[in-house]
Amino acid sequence: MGLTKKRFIADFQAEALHLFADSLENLSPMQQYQALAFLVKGYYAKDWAQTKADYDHHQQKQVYYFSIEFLPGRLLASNLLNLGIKDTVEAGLKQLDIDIPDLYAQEGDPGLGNGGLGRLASAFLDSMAADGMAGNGNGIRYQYGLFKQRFVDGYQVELPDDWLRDPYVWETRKENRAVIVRFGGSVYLTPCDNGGLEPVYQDTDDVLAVPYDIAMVGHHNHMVNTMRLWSAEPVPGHAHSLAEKSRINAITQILYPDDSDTAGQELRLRQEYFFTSAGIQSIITHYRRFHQDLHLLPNFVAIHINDTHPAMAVLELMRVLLDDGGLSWEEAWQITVQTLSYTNHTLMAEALETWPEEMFARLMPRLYQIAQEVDHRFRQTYTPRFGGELIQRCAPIADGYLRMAYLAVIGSHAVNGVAKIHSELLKSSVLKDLYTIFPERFNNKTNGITPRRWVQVANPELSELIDSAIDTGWRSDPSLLVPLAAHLHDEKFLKALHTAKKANKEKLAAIIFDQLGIEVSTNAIFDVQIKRLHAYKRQLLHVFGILEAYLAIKNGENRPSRVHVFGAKAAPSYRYAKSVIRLINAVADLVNNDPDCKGKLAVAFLPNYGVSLGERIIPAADISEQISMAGTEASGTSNMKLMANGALTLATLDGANIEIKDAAGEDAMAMFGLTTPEVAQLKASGQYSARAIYEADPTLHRVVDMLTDGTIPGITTEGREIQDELLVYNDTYLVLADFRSYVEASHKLDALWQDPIAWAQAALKNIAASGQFSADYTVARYGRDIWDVLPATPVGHG
Ligand code: 26M
Repeated sequence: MGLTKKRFIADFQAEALHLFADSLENLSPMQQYQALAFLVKGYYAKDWAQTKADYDHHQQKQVYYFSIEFLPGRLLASNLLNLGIKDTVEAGLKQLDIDIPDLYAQEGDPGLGNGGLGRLASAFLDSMAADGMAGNGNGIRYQYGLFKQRFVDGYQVELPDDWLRDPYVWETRKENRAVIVRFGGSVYLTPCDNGGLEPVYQDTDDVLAVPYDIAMVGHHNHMVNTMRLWSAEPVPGHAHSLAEKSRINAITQILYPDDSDTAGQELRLRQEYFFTSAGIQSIITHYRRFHQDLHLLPNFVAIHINDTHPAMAVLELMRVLLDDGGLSWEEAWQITVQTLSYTNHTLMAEALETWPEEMFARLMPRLYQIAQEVDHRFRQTYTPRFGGELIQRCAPIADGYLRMAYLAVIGSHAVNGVAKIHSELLKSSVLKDLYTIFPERFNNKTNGITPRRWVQVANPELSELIDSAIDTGWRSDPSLLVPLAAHLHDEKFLKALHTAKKANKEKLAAIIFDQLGIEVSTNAIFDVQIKRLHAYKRQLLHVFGILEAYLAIKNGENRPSRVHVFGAKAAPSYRYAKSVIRLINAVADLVNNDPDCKGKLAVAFLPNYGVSLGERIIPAADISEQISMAGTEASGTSNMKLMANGALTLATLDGANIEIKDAAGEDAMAMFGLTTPEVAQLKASGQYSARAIYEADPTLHRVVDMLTDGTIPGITTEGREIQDELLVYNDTYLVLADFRSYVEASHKLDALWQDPIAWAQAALKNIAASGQFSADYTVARYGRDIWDVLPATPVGHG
């Protein structure tokens, strides 16, 4: 976009006048932000309309990414970057004497997701636009996003996230594209003209699904895709009681805050059907504007199911093809399977979604009929070859429940895990039986991140340093970071890398002081763990590492100084996770107030971790804690973001950590702990005794005792609960088993820190190898292997 600074300033002033009938300098920062955002929306409006027109004109195959969560982050800076006008605009803002960070900070951060799964969905939309693929998001416009987290006396307190209180500039309500979603009622089949049967719906509860579209601006390619989020409203003209209206509004009111447990709530099931049905209906309506023949649907449409939450897309697409399209079962099934694909994001058994038949049948009676037919035909078709036992284990309906992961695999032509090891484990554990039946459907797609947001936007210091060393081509093609490794022995560059990191640590230190009143030294190692709080992610192991260091310091030992930075939300009903939050805050109080620890050890638990806070923490990290029990973390993505910003990974051989190790080299990180087969073997042997390990390791003994002996103030009940999980319930996630090896790996990093050049070299190896984890390459592989669409914009070498 050829924008001059002068032109931008004139445009900005005109927009301010237009919106607020006032001149820029009289506006509040929020008003200035809104004027700028509206202006930027105007800058890409033509490209947005043209992209849609081009897609229609060329009948380019469309990808629809169905996800119950999206975490786009703030969009102003990333839109400016993608439009290629960020530098010009910032120069203009500077000339206008506007505080740029403060202006960016006015924007709300839509928290329409819980964590990794939602953020991945948004990264994929960003990358599809960058790759010039016709990618569309389909999701829910929650009125309230994930709760805002505060700490009161060290306890997590949840506050509502009323993110739509200030008007959200980037969305456009599309009333003309609304569709009706039908719940409940009853269905019966009646003979129709063509001799077949046709369903008649009676007494349904109808809900209007109104789409709000948000532009996904492509990077330097004039392409603008759409994320479509649906909002539930009463159907105009229907007579609704007040109670009915509020039941309808409830559908899109709140995001469920659990990220690893099935809530099993009826409202959650309504949410799933609501956005899935609205999405399928609008896809078919659009398709039918150009095509009569539904058989060709898979040539023009790919629908991706992000985890099982939209898995009933299998049934809803069948419904539309059968009931509205008049196709036979066999025709409809073939089209459905060819159109759909599915990603699994977790191996945790408790997270595999199931729904009681009774509830499902009551809310979606027609879908339930179709599900029964799918189940029936699946059993009929495959029992002769695979036997009744295997089929019973993996059929879509059994024991009174619909099993959504099995339904998704059976109704899709492709199913993938999100890191190499995870995809392998799917085949050998939770989806083993379906792998036996459909081996050709299974594939791996290792996750990715968007370095545009996590490096270019979040870390301009590092970005400019990279520009000074290698060609700027890495900004569109991160695989071109590899030549950075030529500077491994360039001391000047290594020192500059240290200086850039230091600048980011200064900024984070200011946030830590502002939020928590803690003064931290930026000479210390910034040791970061940022992710949802969950037992399997083992924040507790990190805490034990801190306590080990605390005891060493109290013992007069000299260690490189560390600041431990945590960011983590706990599901409000997850008792153990909340206890660990209380523990981290209590350990922070202990350590931060102990004069012996001053300048040596500090703990900063920043509240309300999310995309925006991540953009502040990640550039400042020296160590990336990726310490889940092997075999539990499907992939992880903070590991990739931190690596790209030059943090050294302290990790188990789990998820994508393994691929990070292969890319950066084992000497550029610190691996520890039991491997997945070792974990499996230890658990299967029945020989694991947490208590035996506790008795055998004096330091560990002391650390575990600290939970209950009063050393850590204020955690009587929480400390007891956590200790019981370890010693009474025998330590489900093998924290004690991995403790010694974790501490040793951590000491290895301490030793490396003593040699700043060696540390910088390891950081550089990470940065240079991080390009392969760009989501631009990940979605290109989805396009090639699963969706059958090719990037229109070259995506380089990843
Ligand atoms: C379930 C029931 C009720 C309410 C919410 C849920 C639910 C929500 C999100 C369950 C799981 C959810 O997400 C799981 C998730 O985020 N998985 C992570 O996905 C990332 C992207 O693939 C991986 O990197 C992480 O390893 C994986 O834990």
